Amino acid sequence: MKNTQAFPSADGLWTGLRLAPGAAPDVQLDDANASAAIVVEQGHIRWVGARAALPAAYAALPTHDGGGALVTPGLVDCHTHLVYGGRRANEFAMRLAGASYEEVAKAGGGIVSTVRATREASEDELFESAAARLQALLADGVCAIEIKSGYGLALGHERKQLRVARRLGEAFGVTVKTTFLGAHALPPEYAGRSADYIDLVCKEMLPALAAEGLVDAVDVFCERIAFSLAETEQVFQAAKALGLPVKLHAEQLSDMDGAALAARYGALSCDHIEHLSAKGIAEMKKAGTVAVLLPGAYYTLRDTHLPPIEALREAGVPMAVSTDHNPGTSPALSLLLMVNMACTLFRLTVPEAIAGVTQHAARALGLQDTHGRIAVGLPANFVLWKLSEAAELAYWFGQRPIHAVVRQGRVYFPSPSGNGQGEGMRP
Ligand code: DI6
Ligand code: FE
Repeated sequence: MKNTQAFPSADGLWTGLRLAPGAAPDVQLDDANASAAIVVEQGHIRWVGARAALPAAYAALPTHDGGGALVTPGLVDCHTHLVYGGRRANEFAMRLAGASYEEVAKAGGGIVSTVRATREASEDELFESAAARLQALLADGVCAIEIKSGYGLALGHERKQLRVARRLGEAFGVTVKTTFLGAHALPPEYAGRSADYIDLVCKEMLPALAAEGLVDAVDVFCERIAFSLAETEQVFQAAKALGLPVKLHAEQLSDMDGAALAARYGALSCDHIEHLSAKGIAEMKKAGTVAVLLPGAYYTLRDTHLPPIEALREAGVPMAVSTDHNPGTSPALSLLLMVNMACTLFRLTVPEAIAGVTQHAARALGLQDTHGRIAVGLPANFVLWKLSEAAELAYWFGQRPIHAVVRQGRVYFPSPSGNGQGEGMRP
């Protein structure tokens, strides 16, 4: 266990800050470049605004000098498969030689090969490998993260993954939302018996794991190479019976009409959505479902079918951006790089991409009341960037221009050796 108590408290008065556009929606600054201040008390934001307007009562508090840093809310990575055994660089090579994702899966690679490695790994081994990856994401300013199961595909192994996800949250002082993705792939022992496996997911795995408090939401991989629309609905019904919110891996490789179904179940988000239809967009808009864009998977698969960004924008569907970190299709360990890719590959504007990893990502996890913005009463999660302007968040790639991260009311600085891996951060 890491001891987050060893990191200094963020309580006190933060000065020498410049608020990035949209970072603190309740604050009106006369001059967008005005020096700003944030007051943190007991790990929560007590006040935020222009330094010149700081109430006298806070002026004598111990001060943290931000040195003129640009400030954003803590980033939220709203779609990851962070806990798994092994790696799949071999498939990367196969794909480079011309094999498609579907061909790799049919040749016994793909998700099922990670299932094998995950089942073989102990809980502690899974914790250690995921912890190293988590630290890379945290070094990018991530303050909340979603972690899915889906590489166990049997009760005990799915439990192992979800328990590791919870432990990571405690050990690193980071908000973790767990998602049960038992319907990710058909485990080999159920080959040809998809209906039986979905029964197991709905009647045994999900109720047991939910009763143990391990499930915050339920997801399905609805795709030709995974589960059908009817099977997806069965899982959604099971989730609904337990009062759990749903989300969906929807229309990644083909239009399965999954997004419209998910929206009818009030889904928090529909993710991937390269092949999303006009009907899907309309249903998502009606339900307030977030569109989660995953440029890392698009890039890794050398996909060329763009998600319908302009139509989503026109419809006013909130767009989030995430790493989709997984060993097969998106071995990405930088949410900031995804911001860059969302702009370059998907043509998001910089403000859209930043909202995509803050307020809209928070909403995709049902965390809109506590994360994704800097506001009075919220837990103190914000990032101090060594940047002149917000556009630089999307412009640079391959570096982590962070001065400090305030996460759950504690202060973290990049370590001098700063490669973002290993410890990554020092007190
Ligand atoms: N879609 C994805 O992007 C990942 N899972 C999914 O349903 C890929 C998972 C993998 O290839 O291991
Ligand atoms: Fe995924």
